[in-house]
Amino acid sequence: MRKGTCVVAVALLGLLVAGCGGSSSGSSSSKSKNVTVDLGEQNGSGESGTATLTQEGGKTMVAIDLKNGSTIAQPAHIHKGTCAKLNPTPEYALTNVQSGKSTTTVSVSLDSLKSGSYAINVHKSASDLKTYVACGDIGSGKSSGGSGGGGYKY
Ligand SMILES: [Cu+2]
Repeated sequence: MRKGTCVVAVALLGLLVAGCGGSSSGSSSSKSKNVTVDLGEQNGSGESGTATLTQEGGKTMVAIDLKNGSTIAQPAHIHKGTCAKLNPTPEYALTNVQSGKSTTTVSVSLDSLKSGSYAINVHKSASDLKTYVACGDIGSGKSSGGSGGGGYKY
């Protein structure tokens, strides 16, 4: 009887140790919380800056900060594609940029934005949407945690 109890105790101890060891692999370093995208000037606008994308649960907060932004409201969007080859249909609408500033929370995860092909662009004005004043590729953004992508070229 006594011998049997002892075997069970050892077996339980073994399970406990195994359980502890297994949990340490849970935290992966590829989980980054925010990404900064450089917004480059387009069409001689003189407007350039950054967009900071911060993960908020399953959503993403996009904060645009442009130098020399116009006081006229400037529409901004997340488009599919890259600045070099942009799908003209906006994928996610952002708050109009005014005096270089805009903050919007979009209903898409940061990981989805990073893994897909997306770019953020700012238009000259509501009446001149065709003229882009600034653009940045989300995929090329510098993430705070993950490794940078290799396919960066101009
Ligand atoms: Cu747009």
